[in-house]
Amino acid sequence: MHSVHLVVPCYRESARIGGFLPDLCREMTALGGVQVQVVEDGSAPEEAAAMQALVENLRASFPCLLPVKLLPKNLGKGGAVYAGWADADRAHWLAFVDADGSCSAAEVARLLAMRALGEATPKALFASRVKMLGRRVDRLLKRHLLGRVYATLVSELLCVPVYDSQCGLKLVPRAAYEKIAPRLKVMGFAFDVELMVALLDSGCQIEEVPIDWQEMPGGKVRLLRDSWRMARDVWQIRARRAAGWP
Ligand SMILES: Nc1nc2c(ncn2[C@@H]2O[C@H](COP(=O)(O)OP(=O)(O)OP(=O)(O)O)[C@@H](O)[C@H]2O)c(=O)[nH]1
Ligand SMILES: [Mg+2]
Repeated sequence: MHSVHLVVPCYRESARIGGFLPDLCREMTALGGVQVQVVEDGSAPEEAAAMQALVENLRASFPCLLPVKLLPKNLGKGGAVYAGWADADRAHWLAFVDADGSCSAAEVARLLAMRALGEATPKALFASRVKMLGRRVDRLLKRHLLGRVYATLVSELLCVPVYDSQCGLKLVPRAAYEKIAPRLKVMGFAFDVELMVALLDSGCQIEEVPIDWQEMPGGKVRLLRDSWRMARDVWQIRARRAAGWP
């Protein structure tokens, strides 16, 4: 049985994931107990076919890599992560990591290795892009600044003192996720804000883990359009939470 089900949500990623996925599979094989699943989120047919070929090719060398999950239409990053987590079999932990390798495979392994074994109420671990001594975080200034504004909005509106709710590497105890899954409605880029608040409200503790991060070219988050949607989602999460999470 695999202990961790790690999803890589992908929208038009066959060009960027080629460098990262082999490294990830190598690290996860060395770590042990992890199954890796690429979820293809309704990209065009040629893109989906390219991704499928890439994964099938790697599966010959890495038994930890599951077949690609192809979604018939684009659900958004959160939708893809949750669709993958629904296939977790009996894994005790659910995780996701961005496809572009901004967070290296070695950093993924470092965070997954921190999961508490055998604790009665295990914590969720959220990677966090904190610039601090001993860590390396390379991000474009405009993304860093927008990230700080967003984190402040999340902290103030939702009363959660989080530094970085949007980092693309998270690990959640499966039992904690299953308790809150029915209330999760956000499927876009703000899904991890809702996930975070719902976990905290249900009594699951979350630890932010500073990681190394390297900005990669070809990012798909469109700063103005997506930031506006993400801010609107935070507002709606706040309203639903105040109403007792209908
Ligand atoms: N499922 C799904 N995933 C998406 C979508 N858009 C982006 N992603 C995935 O979300 C992850 C993060 O997207 P990126 O394009 O790396 O985002 P970015 O613009 O680089 O932003 P940062 O990485 O946070 O700096 C990647 O794994 C993408 O494939 C989408 O519409 N659906
Ligand atoms: Mg990125």
